[in-house]
Formats: sequence, structure tokens, C-alpha cells
Amino acid sequence: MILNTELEYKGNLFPSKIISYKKDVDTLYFTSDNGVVLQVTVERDSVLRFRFTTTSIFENDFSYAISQYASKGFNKLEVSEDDENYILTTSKLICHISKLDMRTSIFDAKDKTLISQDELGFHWEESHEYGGDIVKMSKSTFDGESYYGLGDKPVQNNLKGKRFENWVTDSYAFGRTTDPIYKTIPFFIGLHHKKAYGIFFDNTFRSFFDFCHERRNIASFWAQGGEMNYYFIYGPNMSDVVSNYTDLTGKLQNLPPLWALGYHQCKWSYYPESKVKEVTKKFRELKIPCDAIYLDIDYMDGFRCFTWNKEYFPDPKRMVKELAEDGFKTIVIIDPGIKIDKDYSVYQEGLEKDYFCKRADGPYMKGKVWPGECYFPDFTNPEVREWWSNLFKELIEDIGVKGVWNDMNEPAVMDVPGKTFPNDVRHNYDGNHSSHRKAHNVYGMQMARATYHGLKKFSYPKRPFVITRSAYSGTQRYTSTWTGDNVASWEHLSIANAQAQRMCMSGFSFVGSDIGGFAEQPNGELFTRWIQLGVFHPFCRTHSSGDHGDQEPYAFDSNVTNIVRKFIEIRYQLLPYLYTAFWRYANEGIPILKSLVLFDQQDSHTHYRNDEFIFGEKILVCPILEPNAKGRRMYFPRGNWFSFWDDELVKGGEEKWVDADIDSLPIYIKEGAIIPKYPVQQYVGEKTIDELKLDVYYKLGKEKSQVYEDAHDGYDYKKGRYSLRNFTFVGKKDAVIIQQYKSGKFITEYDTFQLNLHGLPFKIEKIMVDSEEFDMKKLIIKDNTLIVSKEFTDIKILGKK
Ligand code: MIG
Repeated sequence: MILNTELEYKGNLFPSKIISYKKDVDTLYFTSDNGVVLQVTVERDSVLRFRFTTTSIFENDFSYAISQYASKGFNKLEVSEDDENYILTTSKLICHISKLDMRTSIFDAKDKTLISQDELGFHWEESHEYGGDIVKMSKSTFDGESYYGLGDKPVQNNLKGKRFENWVTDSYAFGRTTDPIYKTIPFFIGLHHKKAYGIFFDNTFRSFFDFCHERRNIASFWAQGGEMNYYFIYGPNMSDVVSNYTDLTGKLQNLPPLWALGYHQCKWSYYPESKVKEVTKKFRELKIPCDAIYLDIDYMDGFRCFTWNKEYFPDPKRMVKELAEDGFKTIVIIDPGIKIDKDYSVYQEGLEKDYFCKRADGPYMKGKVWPGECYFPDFTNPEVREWWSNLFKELIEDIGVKGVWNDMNEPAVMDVPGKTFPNDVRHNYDGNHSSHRKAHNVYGMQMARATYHGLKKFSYPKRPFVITRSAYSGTQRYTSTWTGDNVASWEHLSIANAQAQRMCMSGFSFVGSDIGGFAEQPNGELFTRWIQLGVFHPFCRTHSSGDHGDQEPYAFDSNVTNIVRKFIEIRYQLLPYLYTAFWRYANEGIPILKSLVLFDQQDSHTHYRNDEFIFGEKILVCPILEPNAKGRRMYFPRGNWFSFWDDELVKGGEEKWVDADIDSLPIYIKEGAIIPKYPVQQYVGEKTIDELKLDVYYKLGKEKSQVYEDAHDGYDYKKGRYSLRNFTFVGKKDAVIIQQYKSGKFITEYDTFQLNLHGLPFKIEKIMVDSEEFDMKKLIIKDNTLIVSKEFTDIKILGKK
């Protein structure tokens, strides 16, 4: 490993004094006496991009991470200078660039607080082995600064005091301290003086981040090649940092079909067909909602991608159709390794068209994976991606498979040191030819991207669904993801919680863990606690290696089955709420799970919290992470919270004991919230939704809620056929006013809302719906329930004075 401070050959080199400066529209160029050029681009008022070259020439500006739809534009850009600095000012930031040595300092434009400051700043070592530079950046830290982000790192929320590496790696049964694992998301958030900023180091080489580990007051990052190329994203709200990062690296290109937010059942492996049917039948018999069933590698013929084992699955098309009639969507795994077999058409075609990766001196990159010796498509070649996407025609269009699961795409190779390709493998890198050193971290992303395009094409007019294991920043545009091969242990339950929160904070919200654990076997209690957490993850799938017995919700005892059913039912009831959170994520880049620090950074108690999180905008969840628990202590963020179970009101801003026996979980609703619910269905679309339930929680004051709906699949929503309900709740001592403002052209099937008023501090005397008096005989007094037209704009609920 190359340490930031390790001096190699010539040692660290630094820019010297700035001798020239040039401005070109939104970009400034500073050249130093020793030939370093710093390019600063104003992407937005709060987003600056810094790029350095030591050769006075920049490489072709190409990135897999940055979205073509990223917003650009700013209100203000002024450049001035004093004796020491060039000074760049936008409406949000002031950036000083030192004339002496190119070091930068960034201030909040409003109150002039110093937000970020270079320590050594940009420095580099020439790479004797590979050419080019090892590029480095170090920044000073501030009192009480905390660090967050970096994708799937399995550690606690706050990264301070730790060092990390980014090199996507197949990490079976990884642990708390395993690093790196499956994903590379070189984006972190810094928080000090209650102000947050982010840094996205868009460099795909093996990279490192050090947060006050090597030196107490220094945060640094460096990469083994490529450019020092990073984006500075200012908040000061952490949620704005995350949405701006997500905007930069891309939002979901389409909403997932609603069924993809249902419960998924997986195992390595369900086969033959009779076994698959046995599982799906059991779900329906026991009335455990489920939308998707997975086929792992054994469905294939000798692990050849795009083939079927005809002995296990004699007629896949019929099977997939029968499963579909029962509400199950079939999802199949596809790995990158293509079996070397001269009679196998995918292999033949790949060879003929020269689509497989090659070693530096010309031979094919040969590696062993499940099918035996394989060649690997170069997914960084656009022509290969196009070819790959077309290979899905039969699976999707003819057979009717609804989703594809991309595994082993780090790429994982068996029985070799490093568990992946050697460094010398060549890649097209979209015309910017490179070695594997540069392409490794994006290989899996490009495979998932090609898969996504195939599914999108052949699922049309329905929406595609893809899940990937490996990812680089930006992968969230195309697919969902899971956290890889975890273990059935209590510690891993807590890791799953940390990883899901961290991924959401890193722009990748469509995430979940293998519920119950992949390796080894959970007992009923652990499985129950895991489901209780898993139903609050954006992606919700049970998966296991199958080596250690069964892991379906009914594989334990009937008590487990009943509790698991109850929690999966809660997820299905909350589907319109979750879907709204997905819509906000897709539209504005707002993470679906919010760690408490992201929810309320002004409250310093949240800076080191790990377990509690906000699901969507209004629901506070705290998983139980220990055996034999009857409850736990948890921190309630500021504000008032209602218990989901019994409406008990809890005042926030403190830590408290909460009861949560095995059939329960601490779930709290933010006061003033309006939570939409569908009836329990065994699968999405089983029932026509003939009424939308709205759970309304009292607050003394004002609160806004939204409910987003559309056809739950297809693309009409992009043409305005959606229904967005904006609700405003205003609570007074003796009255409540609820207003609705609706937009969008979609007409929901239901005509009425069932309004349930929780926690009213007064007895209802009179109700006015759009200035007409509501017939009080129709009010169900016991739980303050009333049915109103979905078209209402204004409801006044008046109490006794
Ligand atoms: O070498 O396809 O993470 O979910 O079940 C193991 C078999 C390959 C690893 C994945 C796991 C999957 C398994 N795969």
C-alpha cells in the first residue's frame, strides 16, 4: 500500500508560485512556475470543481460518474486578487487560491466562516512503475469535525479516525474491519460548526481516504494514478450536499416499478421448477406478501449466461408465466464471465467480434469463475455494452423475466491473488484506452449499465429492474444494489443498518442487505429482527447461501412466521409512502433513509448516532440489534414523535428506553405527518386500491406531507400522468386544518380517503369539508375516522372550546 506520507523515489512534489492566470467563462486556469495547472470550474454556486495537471496538459475530460443531466449554472462569479490570493466569489462560496503555492481555502459567502482549507494541498509523486503520478490532496480539519459517506464501508457512521481504501472487491463474509469491499464511492461529507460540505474525488484508480488517522488534524485522499480531480460541494445543510452530489452523479433514470419495492425472496439456489413452485405456493398459502422470486446460478446450463438448464427448467417461459399469474416476478442472475466453449453462441460471438478483455501483450484475459475458465466482455467498450444489452432479448421479451441480478462484477476471479484481473488487462474505457488499474472500479458499473439498457429496451413499455453487487459513483442511475455476502450474526445486522444508511448518504438509496445473512444460518429471533429492519430498507430481499438450511419466513417456527408476516404487511401498507420517498429521491436526490445527523445536523447529539434513522421523511425507526431484548435505549431527534403502535407521544431531543419485545420494533411518526397507506396485498396489483388511508398525526403548528402516485409502472408519469398531493397540516389548540393541493394528470382509481386522526388533544365537535358541514353521524368516534372525497381542498376539524 502506498501511504500518503511514504516518500518514494523523488518524494512528494508540490506546485510552486502561480505565474499566470486565465479565465474562460466558468473556468479559471492557474499555472505555476513548475508547470502545474489548476483548473477551477464553477459548476453551481455551491459546487466547484478542482483539477490539476503536472504536465501542463489535461487528459481527455471523461467520467463515468458525472451525469449528463447534472445541473449547471450559477448566479454569480467574480474574480479578484490581493497580494496573497486570487479570490473567486459565487453567491454561496468564496475561494482563495494562494499565489505562493496554489493552496486553496473555501469560505461560506454569507457569514465568511472558513469551511475547508488545504494543508499540503495538491502534491504528487511520479509513478516510477506505471508512469504518470500518484496524486494526493490533504486538508486541515476543524475542531469537532465529523466525516460521513464513502458508500458501503461496514463501520459506524462517523468515519473520523479511520483510513479507507477503494478497490471493489468480492468479500465473502466480510466484517466490520474488512476494507475495501464491494463498492467504490469516493465521496465524503465533512461537518463542523454545524455546517456540512462534501468532496467527490472522481478518480477511478485505487484510492485512499484518511480522516485524521495518520495525522490528528489532517484529512487526506490520494489515488495510485489519474488526475487530482475533485468536486467541492457546499451545503451548509447536509441534505443539500447529498442531493447536489446525487444531482452531479445522477439520479434514478426511471422510478422502479412499484412491485420492485415489495418483498423479494431469494436463495442460492431454488431449483428445479418444482422447488420454485413449492416456495411461491407456500407464500400464498401462508399469506405472506411477496412480489419477486430469484433464480441463482443453477438455473443456467453449466453456468453459461443466457442459457437454461433444461433438466431443472424444461419450459422456462411457461414457468415464468405461471409464476406471473400468481403475482411473482422472476428475476435471474447474470454474471460477467463467459464460458470458454466453442459450441456456446455468446462465447463464439464475443470472440468473433473481439469483445473480450485482453492482457497487455495480447492474450485474452482468462479467469476461472463458476462456469470454469472464462473470458470477460469489456463493458467499458460502448459497442460491447450495446451487444450485451441485446443479449437480454430472449430472457425478457420472450420468456418474460422481469429483473436481472448482476453478481461477481468486481470482476471476481477465483483462485488468484487479488481475486480479480491483473493490473495489465486492457480496457477500451469509452475510447480512453486504459489498463485495469483505471477500469477496475467501473467494470461492474458498466456491466450493470449495459444490463439496464437491455432490460429497459426489452421490458418496454414496462420499467426495468436491475440489481448489482459492484458499483462506482453514478451506478445509482441504472440499478439497485445489495451489500454482498454478509453473515447471519447480530453484528452483521448492525452492519446492514450502517451500510444502508451510509449508501443512502452516498447518493445510492436503492439498497438493502441479504436479510437473515448470506453465510451461516440465523435463528428465528435474528431472522425476525432482521426482517423488522429490512422492511424499512429501500430494497427488501431475503437471501442466503443455502448451505446451512432454509431461510424463508416460514422456515422457523409459527411465531416467527406470524411476526415476519406482520412486518412485511406493514411494508406493503406503507408502499405509497415509500414510493413517494423514491419519487423525491429520483427527482431531487433526497436520500430515502436519513441518518439522524442528516436529519438534524444542528443537534450535535446526532453526530455520533448510528442505529436510529428516518425512513422517508416522517418515520423514525430504531432496529433491535441484540438477542433477548425487550426494548432498548434510543435517541429521539428534536420534535415530538408518536408511537406507531399506540400513539403515545414522546418528546424528542433525548435518549430514552423504549419497549420492543420480539413482535415489536421502535417505530415513531413525526408529529403533523400525514402517512398514506394501501391495504395489505399479497403482491403489488393484487387489489384495486379503492380507498387511500391517510393517517394524520396531530401537531401544534404546521407540517407538510406529500403523496406521489402514478400507474406504478410504465413511463406515462414522465408525460405528466402522475398524481402529487401536497398536504398542509395546521394544528391549533382546538382545531385542525388540512389542506390539499394536487398536481399531475393521473387519476387514481380510488375516490375517497379514509382519514384517521391520531393524537387530537380535543373532542371533535364539527367538521367542515370545503365549507360544507360533514355529517357527524358518519364520524367513527372511537378512532376519529372519517371518509372524505379525494378531491377535497380544505378540511376544518373543530373541537370544543
Ligand atoms: O461465488 O451466485 O454475492 O448473492 O448467491 C458466489 C451465487 C457467487 C455471490 C453473491 C451471492 C450469490 C452467489 N454469488
